[in-house]
Amino acid sequence: MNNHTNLHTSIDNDAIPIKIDAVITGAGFAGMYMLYKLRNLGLSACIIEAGKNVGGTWYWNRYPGARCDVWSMEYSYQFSEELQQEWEWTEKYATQPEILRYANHVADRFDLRKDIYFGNRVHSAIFNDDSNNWSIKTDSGLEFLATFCIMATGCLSSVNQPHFQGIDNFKGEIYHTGNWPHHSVNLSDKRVGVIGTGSSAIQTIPEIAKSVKNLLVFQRTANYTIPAHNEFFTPDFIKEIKSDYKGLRERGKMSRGGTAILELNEVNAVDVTPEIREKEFEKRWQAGGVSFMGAFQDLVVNPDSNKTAADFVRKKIQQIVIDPDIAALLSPKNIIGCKRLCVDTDYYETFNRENVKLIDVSSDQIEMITHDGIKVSGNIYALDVIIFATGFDAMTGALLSIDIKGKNNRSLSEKWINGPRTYLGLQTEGFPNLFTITGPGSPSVLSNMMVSIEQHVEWISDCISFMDREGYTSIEPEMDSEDKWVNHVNDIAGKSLRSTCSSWYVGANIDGKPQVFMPYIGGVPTYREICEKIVANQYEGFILTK
Ligand code: N01
Repeated sequence: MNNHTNLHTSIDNDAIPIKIDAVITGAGFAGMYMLYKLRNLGLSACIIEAGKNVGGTWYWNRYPGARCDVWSMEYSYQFSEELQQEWEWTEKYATQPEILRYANHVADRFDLRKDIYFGNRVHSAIFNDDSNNWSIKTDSGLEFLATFCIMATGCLSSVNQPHFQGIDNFKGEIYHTGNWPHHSVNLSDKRVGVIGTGSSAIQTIPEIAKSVKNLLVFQRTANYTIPAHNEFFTPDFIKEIKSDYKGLRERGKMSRGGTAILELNEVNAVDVTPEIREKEFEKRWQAGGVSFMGAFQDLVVNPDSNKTAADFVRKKIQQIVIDPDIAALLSPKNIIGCKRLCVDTDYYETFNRENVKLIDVSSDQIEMITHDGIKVSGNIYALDVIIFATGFDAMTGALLSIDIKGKNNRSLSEKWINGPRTYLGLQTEGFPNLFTITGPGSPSVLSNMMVSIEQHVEWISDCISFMDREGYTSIEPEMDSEDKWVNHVNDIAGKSLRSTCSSWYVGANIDGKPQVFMPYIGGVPTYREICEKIVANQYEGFILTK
């Protein structure tokens, strides 16, 4: 495989800088599979990972109650039939520890660790115009010279830590769900405050409420959540899935969200009677999880249809929560599915507990953090522990925290000053041989991430293999194709209600971030088809150089 071009470099670990074909940043599911694929092509490649172990988001988000809300038998790799046959998922929605065990199993099974530099954070990636390669440096002083620079940095990995005045004076403990400590955290009999009511908070609140003395939930925006109805798998069920795992995966790839269980009912909510609507919503509520939004095909495009689903959930909240004032506060007012729909176990029920209190910070926002606790409208809520469940600088945060400079020393942050610009979410013009796995402009966070990760990794490795065969040394998008893709991504997002609220999808949760709907909303099968067509047309829209 090494005879064709000058793409290949044999790695010399003692040299400084280390010369290598490809440097991958991040040892989550994207980075691990990328390393596996590049190795199989015969390339020298390594991963640089800030954490001390593999797992990416599942390494950092180890808060109590953390689990995935995509069905475990689909939130896993499908590239190896042996792997999927040998691994045994125990629950419908796997817990964080189980997913992390799986990530470790994959790393060991494919002997990936020997090429991972753990505990090293990439701080810069600079393209050398003269030598057509990337100089990649870490905060610990490692330096690499690589032909390919591949970012597997994750979409939700750079935490959003609001800078409340007085935070340094707080006498108790402070944690962030997205960067939870690796040592055990004892919350029992403590007074705990949780800031935020997104997916992370909605998972952790019911769990920690069981052991803490008091739990105060500081809610700025009420969120919609659907019960998970999680369950353990029976041996017979696992056997049945494994007898046609391939079939399940194929159906997943053919579905908009990359998951076979998310069945879309191709009927409009406004075209059926209230009784039929109610029946369908109830069926979905009882089945549990995000497939609730598949109840009718027009829920995210027609505000009237959307309201029928929102009303249904609001009614459920009123039925579950005993105190009508708390039920009213917990009832979201915005479009359902505009912010990411949450999935829970006993979230609304938790507000019936005596030790749990909801603090509304929608109009009177958190003023400051004091020595003793959190101050809102002049009242100080005394606390021993504050948990920030305040989310992430999504999709661009991790990329822009690295000093990335492309041709002519132009920085990525300068190029993306008005929002991310990519072709297919895979590459950006002016940054040759730089790839972003599940980057902005691809389905990524709107899909089962495992499906989208595998599709991108395979696309990138096929591309590198093609370059190798044909003698190309460099690839980057044409400006025109990038412009057209950015416009297309914006146009179709504009047709969906999902682009209409202040969510992290549009960067609204981060002060000063340009507000652009970042993921590609056209669905997994359409996106895959576009990518395949571009390849069939000899990488149409890309500039390939020898
Ligand atoms: O973060 P979020 P998350 N004062 O951004 C509030 C994935 N995920 O970590 O809405 C007070 O959703 C903020 O309030 P508001 C999933 O894709 C998946 O929970 O901005 N409050 C909001 O309530 C998810 O969508 C899984 O008004 C402040 C909360 O903090 C994504 O990660 C599990 C505030 C942040 O919610 C992010 O979820 C967990 C302030 N200054 C996460 N600043 C599963 O697979 C922010 N907030 C199940």
